[in-house]
Amino acid sequence: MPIAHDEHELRRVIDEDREVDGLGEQDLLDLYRSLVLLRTYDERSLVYHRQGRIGTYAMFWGHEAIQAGSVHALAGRDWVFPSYRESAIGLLRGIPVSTVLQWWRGHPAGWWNPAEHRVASISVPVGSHVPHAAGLAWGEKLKGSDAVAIAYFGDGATSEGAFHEGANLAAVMGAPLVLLCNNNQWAISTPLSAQTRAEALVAKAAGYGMPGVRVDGTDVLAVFEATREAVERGRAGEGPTFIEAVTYRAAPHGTADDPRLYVDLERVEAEKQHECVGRYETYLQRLGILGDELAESVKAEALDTMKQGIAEAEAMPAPDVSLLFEHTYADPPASFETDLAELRRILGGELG
Ligand SMILES: Cc1ncc(C[n+]2csc(CCOP(=O)(O)OP(=O)(O)O)c2C)c(N)n1
Ligand SMILES: [Mg+2]
Repeated sequence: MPIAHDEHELRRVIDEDREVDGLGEQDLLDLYRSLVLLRTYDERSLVYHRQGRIGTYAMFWGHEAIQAGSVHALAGRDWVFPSYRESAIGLLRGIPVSTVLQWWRGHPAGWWNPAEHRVASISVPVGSHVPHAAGLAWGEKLKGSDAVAIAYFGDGATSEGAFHEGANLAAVMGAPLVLLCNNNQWAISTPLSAQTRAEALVAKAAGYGMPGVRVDGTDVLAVFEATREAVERGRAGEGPTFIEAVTYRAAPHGTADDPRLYVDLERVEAEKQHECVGRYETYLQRLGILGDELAESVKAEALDTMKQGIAEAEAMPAPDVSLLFEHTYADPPASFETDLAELRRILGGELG
């Protein structure tokens, strides 16, 4: 098994060929639909980037199980705090494809009201959303609600001050927070071995006095099960849980990265063989729940959703350039109107 690179045990479901309590056939298929939607979103986004239709894009190919497995363990009242690696996780909460694509196009329609779907803004600064999620989870507790929050971040984020502050605050205050670390073993070109001397990232949980669990991040059911337990702890007033989901980044960091300069290409190929959507598909086929016809129709539906999403995004008019300056000046300088007119003239020329 290529991902078990050290002695710490990984929780698994698929490889153990067991079933998860409480998941019926419909739940298992819903999980599959979510995985396929995320995979399709990711693969199409790379194409849209190459075609110049979206800007720089951070792929999450191979990380879909972490996202779908955990979201399916939440209730609608729970809060999701994504990093750029989970940019499309809101799709699983009903955020339209076009909205997320607009975020990557730098269009203002790509920003949503977090309260609407209980999905916070996508955090581009590494780890800065962890204290936000801790504070929000603590707030839910103070209000007497049983909602929890989940924050997604990478192995590199565990070296950021914000991660430590957020984790400690959540533990001290007993905030119902799930800290979900996607350990894909790279922070751009920095390998995990240069990131920490800890034997495993899950070891950090003990330092905050919270339980930690280490799961196979390519096993959607193992992620689901671990998140469900963490959510139950949070709702029961038992505070935060740290989950280390172990994967391997088998794609570039983003569209601006060329990992051939620093990765072992053979390892990448081996990891691709182990990817999470195919593993789950085989599991469902073994259970007799998923046939070829159904799999094809789920994929076709996801592709249609993407085609519609990009068409909707591209049909939206570009924002007026004055938006750049809104809320910038209390008293605009005397030259503002003529400068803006000049900018419009230049951009008009460029666009036209
Ligand atoms: C505070 C901060 N420092 C540096 C960066 C530049 N940066 C963007 S992604 C990244 C690597 C993060 O790695 P990791 O936390 O493992 O997440 P992954 O990209 O692997 O999902 C860095 C250093 C940033 N966005 N924010
Ligand atoms: Mg990483």
